[in-house]
Amino acid sequence: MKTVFSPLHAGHSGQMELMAGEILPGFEKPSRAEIIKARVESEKLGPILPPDVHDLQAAKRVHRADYIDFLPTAWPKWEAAGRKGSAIPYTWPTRGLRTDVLPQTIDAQLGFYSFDGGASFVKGTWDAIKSSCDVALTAAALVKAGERAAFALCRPPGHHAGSAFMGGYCYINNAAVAAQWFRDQGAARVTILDVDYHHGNGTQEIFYDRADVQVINLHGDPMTEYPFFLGHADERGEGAGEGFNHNYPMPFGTAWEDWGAALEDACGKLAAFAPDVVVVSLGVDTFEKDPISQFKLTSEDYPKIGRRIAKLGLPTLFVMEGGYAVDEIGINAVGVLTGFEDR
Ligand code: Q9C
Ligand code: ZN
Repeated sequence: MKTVFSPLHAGHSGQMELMAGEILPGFEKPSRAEIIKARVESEKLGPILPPDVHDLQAAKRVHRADYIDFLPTAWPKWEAAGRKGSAIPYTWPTRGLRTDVLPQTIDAQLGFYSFDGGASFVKGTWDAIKSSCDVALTAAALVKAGERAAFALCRPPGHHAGSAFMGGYCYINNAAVAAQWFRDQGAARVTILDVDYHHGNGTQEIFYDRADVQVINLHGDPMTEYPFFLGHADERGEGAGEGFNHNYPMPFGTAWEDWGAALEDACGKLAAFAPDVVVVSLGVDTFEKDPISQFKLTSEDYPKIGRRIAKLGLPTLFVMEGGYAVDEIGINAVGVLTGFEDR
């Protein structure tokens, strides 16, 4: 399997994050992608290719144009305001506040275009965001050209980013952009199968009223887990999209027996939809040692995920999402891919 990777991800580093009342160094850090890349090499998964540079038009097919146009301006505006550190929002337009006018100051704009403080900017953040999207599109093109599967080693991740908001370490929803690109290239139906520990709220929001892109999520129950405000089992899509969104919220402590059963059920729904291509939002923060997550999958379980997905017999694009146990992130992420290849 070919991997697409960009070194530009590394410029997105040193950002801080607010968690449980403390300001901590970001869990979403450059070593994540570097360790996965090293494992791709040591496991001889296949060649590692650089991304082609794509037009932002592809991202604007699933994101609002004003949101995409804001992203490259965030850091320059922050610097122009004489700020140091990382550009991070602290005020959000929730119920009772106005979203029909965009205030001029950078603090307001960061809040306007986000749902939490988990997506901050440093100098290299925009180039990393853009390269991550290019990685997904380049890997998608490999699948379109006939590869059985490809691995988009994206960083930053994407599945929390919605049509006009960032959050949860995510800016451009790489998997959603790739899924829409497949549609625009002639695929009739696409499934996004999101196995990241966290609910892919952005992906769900983007495709919620659509019948052409099926979205399936396996994740920590939002009653107790981030992102809290989306991801319940009764969210089944709306309008034409009714019945094309499937959520599998699971409790803290979920291990392979129950998680694997949910995957089995999800694969039944996926096969019934009969998509032309599958986009896997591949998070490995379901791992028992993940520092911010509460599932109990082991390193032996990841190849089983890949094997089950391979059994669908469909062209498959793997898009890297979360996973914060960096010591094992390569073993686990690449374990899914070698499992897919049944080796
Ligand atoms: N106490 C992804 O995996 N912070 N994003 C949670 C936990 C946000 C995760 C704090 C986690 C976002 C792509
Ligand atoms: Zn996650």
